[in-house]
Amino acid sequence: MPRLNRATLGALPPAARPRVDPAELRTRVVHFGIGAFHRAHQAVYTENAAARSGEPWGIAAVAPRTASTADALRAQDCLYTLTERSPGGGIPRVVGALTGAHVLGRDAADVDALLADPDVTVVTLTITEKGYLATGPDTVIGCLATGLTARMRSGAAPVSVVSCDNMAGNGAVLRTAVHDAVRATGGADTERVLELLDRHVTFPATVVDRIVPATTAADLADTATALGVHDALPVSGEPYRQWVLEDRFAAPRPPWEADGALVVPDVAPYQLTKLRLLNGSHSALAPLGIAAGLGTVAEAMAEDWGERLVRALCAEVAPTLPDGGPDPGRYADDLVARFRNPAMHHRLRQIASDASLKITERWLPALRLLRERGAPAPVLELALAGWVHLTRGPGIPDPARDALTACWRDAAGDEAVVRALLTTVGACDLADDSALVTAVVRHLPALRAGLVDV
Ligand code: CS2
Repeated sequence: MPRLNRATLGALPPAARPRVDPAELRTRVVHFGIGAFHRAHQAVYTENAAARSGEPWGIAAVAPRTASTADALRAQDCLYTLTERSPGGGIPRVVGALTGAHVLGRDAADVDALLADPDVTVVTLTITEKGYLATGPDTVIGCLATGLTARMRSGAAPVSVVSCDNMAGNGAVLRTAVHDAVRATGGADTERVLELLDRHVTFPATVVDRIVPATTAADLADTATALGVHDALPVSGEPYRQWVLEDRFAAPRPPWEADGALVVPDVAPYQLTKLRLLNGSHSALAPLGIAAGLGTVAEAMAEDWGERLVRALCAEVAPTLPDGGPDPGRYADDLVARFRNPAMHHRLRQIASDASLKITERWLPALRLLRERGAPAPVLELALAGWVHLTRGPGIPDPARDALTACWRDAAGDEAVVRALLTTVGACDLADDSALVTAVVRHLPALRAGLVDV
């Protein structure tokens, strides 16, 4: 079977071809993180914006660690297939927004040149929560600090650096990480570089949303059957997608609003709603569903407790949300429909990964607010119990994996383990909340029996 590349595009059905001619794009965006989410979200918005505006916005993607994805993309002229999957079936289309694929470290000279290029006016990132904690020279934050420093020293061409990760205040988090990394270099002109960064580089906050399961062998086979070409990197996503961006850009950007993106003065209401309701529900469904022996979000939603859990969590957390965001009740209705999509084989273990970082963003701020107000939080208590139960077993990737395992090895009894686990994720205040710890412990016996009682 022929490989997907520019030469085989002509043989595809017109509706499956890119919305733009990849040969006419110019590299004006650099993106760090070539995962499935970026390829099903920002790259699609950017291609559609380029098609609608006639502006040749192209993305050079940089893989933070492994070369496999970048090299596989290069082997097919940076083309790949996105299949939108709804209960009625899948619609494949080839996305042509990527103009290059590189690897941090191995392609350092190329990446440095891209960050210095005044034609590049936007940098976007999907490096997950843990990517902001790693700041050495061979990390994304380190590379950004070095590249932006060089850019400021050689003319200070303005650029917007846009976090597209699931964190509250992601723009400010990224700005702090980059500025701290620049300061840590300790160059003689550091203060001047920081001053230039403040004047010529902005870090807008954003909210990104689309359910994009990890690519499966079925995706590879379905794409080959549908298009008659071999695509080594197909991605699939739900039909729904949303991008909300803070209107704080230092330089030209793709007209993403032409493709339905929202550009607003304050993304916080949207950001906290998505983090606490969608991602909070996901992170609750994952450990509870795994305890019940389930594999996907749709399977958990098919249980009698699935929808109850999502709606109850949304109702419990809604009072912690700021004004100005979507209506929590309607948001919950939409979540139930999205999570029930049987065409989305969204694995619970994928969502359960990195939970020590995710719950810190998705549950704990709301839980603290509710406890400060003396408001009940039974769903978050159950969710925490699900997380506690899951940390006992192996096999879920987490940067705190070893420390979490040590809690079970070293603490005596469930109460002590719960307190140790909460302390491990930095929630010492909650570890000292005896009523909370007792409530969490109370759920553990049922979970050990594979029973979820919402
Ligand atoms: C999920 C997110 O894996 C996870 O943690 O909750 O990737 C979720 O699918 C996206 O944020 C949806 O926009």
